Amino acid sequence: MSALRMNDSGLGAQWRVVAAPAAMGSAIAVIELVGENTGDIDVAARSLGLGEIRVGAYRLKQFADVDTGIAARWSERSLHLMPHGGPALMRRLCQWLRDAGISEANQLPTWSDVVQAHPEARSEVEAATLWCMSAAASPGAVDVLLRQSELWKGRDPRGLRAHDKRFRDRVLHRLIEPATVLLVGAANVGKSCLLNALTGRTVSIVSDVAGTTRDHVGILTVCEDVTIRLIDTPGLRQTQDAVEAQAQKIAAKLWNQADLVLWCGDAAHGFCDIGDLTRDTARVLRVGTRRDLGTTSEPVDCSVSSVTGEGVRELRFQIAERLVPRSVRQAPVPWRFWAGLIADQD
Ligand SMILES: Nc1nc2c(ncn2[C@@H]2O[C@H](COP(=O)(O)OP(=O)(O)O)[C@@H](O)[C@H]2O)c(=O)[nH]1
Ligand SMILES: [Mg+2]
Repeated sequence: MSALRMNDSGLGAQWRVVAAPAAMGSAIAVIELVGENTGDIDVAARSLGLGEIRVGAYRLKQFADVDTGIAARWSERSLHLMPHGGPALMRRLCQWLRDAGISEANQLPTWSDVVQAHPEARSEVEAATLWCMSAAASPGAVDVLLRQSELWKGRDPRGLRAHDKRFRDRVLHRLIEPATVLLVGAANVGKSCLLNALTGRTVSIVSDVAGTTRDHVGILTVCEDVTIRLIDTPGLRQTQDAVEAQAQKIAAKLWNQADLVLWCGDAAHGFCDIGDLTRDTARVLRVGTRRDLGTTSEPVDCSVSSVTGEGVRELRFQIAERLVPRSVRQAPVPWRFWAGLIADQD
């Protein structure tokens, strides 16, 4: 199947499970370590506590204090570990490899894999479309993907590989991989209730006591036809509580990574300070909350009540439009939709 790709750093050995017992009908699993350079395997074996295993040797070894199995050194750059392969044990061994600082191989399928998997496709792009369809999180991806064969006609999709990270590609990629949307605002403005109203489920702790939401809570939900990862954050206020302070630190980090921030404020509490983010208007939607209790005098993009449901539909629409605007979806421009799903090189 697909070739192993080295990680971005290009350093050290990488591992992958090449035979999982459930698939092989046997009780032994095979984990393969592949080194890019001479010595990579020796370094990896040492950090796993396996000691020296010379090329051509196979030894009975202890794996992570939980199993014994064969370690076989096939070549300078390849080592196989063969543990007993129950699912719990395999999970533990994967963690053992990660803990030793060895990275997991990025195993994207190649174009040849994808074309082979779809003999019915009339072009490479059509095969890739069928392949990526199942990986797309948003219902809205289907229409855009189905138009790609036509849009790529007469163009070589492989010729464009190097042109990554175009704005349009990044925006459309949100149809494949859900965008992160954060609820930010002072304590008690109704963020957790809004998360529940947007998702239609009770997933967040709601309380009158300020500071109840201590951890961020994430949930996948569909706005119009765009699937998003919605994350609730603790309200911002001065706190003596170490756990809450920690949660607030995590929240601040999340701000920088979010695709969209729902900046919530109501008549009673107003809009809290969000620093530099205020100026990042493309990434911030100002949401007036608890509108049944009175509307805030500050300007808002949308005003909602989680209790009566007013404005929630409009907010869903605005979230979808901000993340993946109709104008971008409908533009007759080919999209590199396979980025991150199919390997660039065969
Ligand atoms: N009347 C009304 N009350 C709300 C609304 N949203 C939240 N609340 C109430 O406001 C309080 C704080 O809500 P919560 O969602 O926990 O706020 P958070 O701290 O920002 O997460 C709770 O008592 C909720 O029941 C709303 O739209 N209308
Ligand atoms: Mg809350």
